[in-house]
Amino acid sequence: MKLYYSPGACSLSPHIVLRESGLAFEPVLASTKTHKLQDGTDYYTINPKGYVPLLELDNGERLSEGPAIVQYIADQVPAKKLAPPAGTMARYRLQEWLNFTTSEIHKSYSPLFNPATPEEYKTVVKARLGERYRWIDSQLEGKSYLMGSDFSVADAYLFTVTNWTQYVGVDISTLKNLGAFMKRMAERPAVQEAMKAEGLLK
Ligand SMILES: N[C@@H](CCC(=O)N[C@@H](CS)C(=O)NCC(=O)O)C(=O)O
Repeated sequence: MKLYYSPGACSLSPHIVLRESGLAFEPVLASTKTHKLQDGTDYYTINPKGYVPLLELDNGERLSEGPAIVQYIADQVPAKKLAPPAGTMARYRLQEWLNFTTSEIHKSYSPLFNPATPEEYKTVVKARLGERYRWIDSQLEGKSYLMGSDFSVADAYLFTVTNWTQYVGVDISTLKNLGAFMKRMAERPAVQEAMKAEGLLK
């Protein structure tokens, strides 16, 4: 398989999950700034949506959308328990977290990274993100991970997007459960490997 990624972008989530899975894959750098691969290939010819992540399967089929990609990877290695079995209530809970993260957290960051966004709107978005993170913090009370005591693919996604707080000035320093979660995640070997491979850690 090939994972098209850009350093530190939301593609870090499936990158972490691939390393957790132990599956063989090739990371392919697709810059979100230039939309070109390192050999000059126009990334739009690979993913017409232009964004990462994109997973290319061994049969050449391409899968986009982070929440779908991480569930696909988890389902290739059921013994690793990266996601609950399909059709169970626990799986819907996982999808509830993935959807919340993608629509309420991930996409709130886009205007904060956009230099054209008026400062007033950034303030509104940061306040909303703060509310969302306070709710997540309450949900993490007494839990190591979003789904309870065990890591799941939803944790890789939440970790990836919450790592952006430092770049856009969203203050989560008072949220103790979330802080402990971020630290716990940062200590996982697969997270460190993925971050090193993307040049985010020495
Ligand atoms: N709906 C997509 C969104 C992916 C996305 O926003 N990717 C960003 C990086 S975090 C990107 O590649 N932006 C560059 C672009 O849209 O051209 C998903 O959840 O996978």
